[in-house]
Amino acid sequence: TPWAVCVGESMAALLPDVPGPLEGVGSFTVSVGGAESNVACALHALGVPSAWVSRVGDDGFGRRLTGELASRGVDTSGVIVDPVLPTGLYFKEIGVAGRSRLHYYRRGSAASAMSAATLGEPGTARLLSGARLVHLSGITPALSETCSAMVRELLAAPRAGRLVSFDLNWRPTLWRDRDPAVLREFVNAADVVFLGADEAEEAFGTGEPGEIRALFPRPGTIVVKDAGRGVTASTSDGGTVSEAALAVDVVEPTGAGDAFAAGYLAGTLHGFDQRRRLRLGHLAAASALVAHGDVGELGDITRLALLDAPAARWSA
Ligand code: KDG
Repeated sequence: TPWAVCVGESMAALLPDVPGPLEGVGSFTVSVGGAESNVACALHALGVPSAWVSRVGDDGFGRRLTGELASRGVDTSGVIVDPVLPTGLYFKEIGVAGRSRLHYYRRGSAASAMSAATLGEPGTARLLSGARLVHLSGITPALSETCSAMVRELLAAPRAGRLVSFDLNWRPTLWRDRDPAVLREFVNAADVVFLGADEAEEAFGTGEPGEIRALFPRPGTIVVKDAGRGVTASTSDGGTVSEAALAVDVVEPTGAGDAFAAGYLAGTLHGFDQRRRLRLGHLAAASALVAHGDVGELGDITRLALLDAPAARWSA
């Protein structure tokens, strides 16, 4: 049985063959995108058996998503095919300096119909009952009221030794007609929280690790990622550990946060200490930063050996 269950929407990702405004793009390459399924793929590559739970449409994109994730080793037995609603899509627009914008076509998608009832579907209930880790993100509650209720239920369920991780994944365009205040409740209800300093600043008014910890006392660990200063993990006992990021030549940044979360969580499940969890997070993020798609190639588990490199190698 999978150790980790990642719940959330994935979409057909249409990646432009050239950078620049979409009006100038002639063709797109179809790929797979979705924060939580990105985490599931990277976890699997890092030696953590993982499942992805979602809904897809009864369409070519839904089959493509499910097939591609399965071929990457992710358990898709909890994926429900919606007979009516379609699989969501997004188009990526590549701007200057590798900055990308995602244009979503996901309103009313099959995944937006996830609800607390999804958790009781036989395949999903079986996966959840055996999970050591459930991974969620702040994208899901933005999708619909029923998706938000599902996230609330997962965070409220008795843990029985299981961890629930929550990546803020602040997506302001998805919150245009819903109130993001619910994110505060969800962040404070999780065991492990990931947030970018910049997104925390926008969503909660501060990106400073100490101030974020004061806002959210409950989580066992809060990991604040600050592109300029590296990453800081603060634990509920008051401890903090910081680790500078690896210096890489960024090709395309989408998915790096998901890969970081997967690395950190894989380190947690493998019993690493805080510093090695953060290093594995950085290592996984680097593999996504140098890839065009949203998921990096982490297939070579021997890269884990890099974790034993001298500390100097890790300082920026
Ligand atoms: O974190 C990467 C994701 O943003 C991307 O894969 C698409 O899930 C996605 C989203 O909702 O933005």
